[in-house]
Amino acid sequence: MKKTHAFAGLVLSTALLGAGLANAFAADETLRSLADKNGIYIGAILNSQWFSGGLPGNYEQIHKQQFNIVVAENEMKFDATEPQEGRFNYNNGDKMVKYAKQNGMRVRGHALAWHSQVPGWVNNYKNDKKKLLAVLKNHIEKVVSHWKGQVAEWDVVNEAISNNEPQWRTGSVWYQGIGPEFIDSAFVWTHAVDPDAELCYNDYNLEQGINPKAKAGFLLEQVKRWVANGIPIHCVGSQTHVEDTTTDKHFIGSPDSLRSLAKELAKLNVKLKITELDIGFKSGINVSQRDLQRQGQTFRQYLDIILEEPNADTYLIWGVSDKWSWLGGLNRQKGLIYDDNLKPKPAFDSILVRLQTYEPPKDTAKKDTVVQDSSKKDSTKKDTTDAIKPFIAPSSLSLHVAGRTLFVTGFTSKTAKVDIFDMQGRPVFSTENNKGVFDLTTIAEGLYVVRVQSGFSNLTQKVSIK
Ligand code: 9MR
Repeated sequence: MKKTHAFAGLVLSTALLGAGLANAFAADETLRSLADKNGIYIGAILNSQWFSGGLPGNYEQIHKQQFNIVVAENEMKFDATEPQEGRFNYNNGDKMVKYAKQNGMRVRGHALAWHSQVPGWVNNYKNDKKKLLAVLKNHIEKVVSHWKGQVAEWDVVNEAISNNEPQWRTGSVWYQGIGPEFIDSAFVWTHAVDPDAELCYNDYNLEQGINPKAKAGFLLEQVKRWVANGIPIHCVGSQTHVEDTTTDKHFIGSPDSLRSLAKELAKLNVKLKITELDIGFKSGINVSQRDLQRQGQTFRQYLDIILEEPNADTYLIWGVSDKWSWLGGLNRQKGLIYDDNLKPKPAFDSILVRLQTYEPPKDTAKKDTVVQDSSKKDSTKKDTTDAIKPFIAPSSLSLHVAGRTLFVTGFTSKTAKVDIFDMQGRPVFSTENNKGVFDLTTIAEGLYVVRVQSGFSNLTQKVSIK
């Protein structure tokens, strides 16, 4: 995947220049087409309900239209793939891999060695180190070879560090039965089976600082050791399940902290990926439109790490719609980018606009190196534009600004909704009417992105307001 300028393909209409119009974005841009342009992966899990056909059709349409990477919520975990000793079940995983292939998406595998979702029979061997090593080795060899060349990256080890005093998670069956060396072994076995796959250590709370008392600080020391010892680790996955800052006084994580981790990992030639992002509010509170806009800003700040740090290439969200999200179990709500009715939230807009407006610094080759490497390994990657073509509605909308008035024509339904964002993707204006004339006197002078939606059509353009 070649990183190109986000504004590539812009249409300049000379007729409208006098009216203050600067640039137009292609009407059919999606998160996915913009992620491709920016040389990054953007994705969401396929929720477990999808595997049993329990989700509405537009869920899947949105999923393949908007994302270029996919991971299974539960279906590639140990209990799903080897529910009984030596009896493997790949059906659901195969279903996802087929879906990804048909739609030109990259596949993430999650997860090989994890203390949770381990079937009961494994615990029978918790006091038998030799047997437990054989169990883990056999599991990894079978699962990784089954999807060799189809799963581009694996979470080889998930959540092996404890939450409190940073140390290993001692309650894990793998830690208890084998010791921390189960981690080194898991990486080596996985690499031996699929030397082309990218191999990650994945964990949560990694956005809470890199000092030695924080989880990411402890992890960094381990990554240094693994790299020095030649353990094949290529990436750290930051799950990034965070809570909206203003509703939790104890919140200590931040995009800046995660960026520091990315920078430290770069020194070790290891990538950072955001693998399970959600930004929830406490359950039970009323979430206002303003709260949702602030949430959008946080989504955008995490995206900036992926756009700006040369060793960061993946932005994966742990769900599509708030309606199907694990967050209730954590006493959180509304942490995703589509609402209960699969309508895009301000967070979606914020991400979209950021991807549209991002301009890479002129002096860096940025993702050329990072993403080219991974796409070489990604046999499922093909022309994504072809894959999403059937879902793109042609737009008849047009807009122009004259003085402080915005004119919209070509409605495909009774009304048009206008959203205006600043160049950081912050929403500054939102209204809907049936006249096509919008008063912009409340907006300060500057460069903005205007998005118009009417029926199934939408149009996004960059405008200068004077
Ligand atoms: O979203 C998953 C949920 O359906 C399962 O019940 C849960 C069981 O452990 O796992 C959830 O996914 C987790 C992921 O595999 C690892 N990081 C935390 C995720 C949210 O709990």
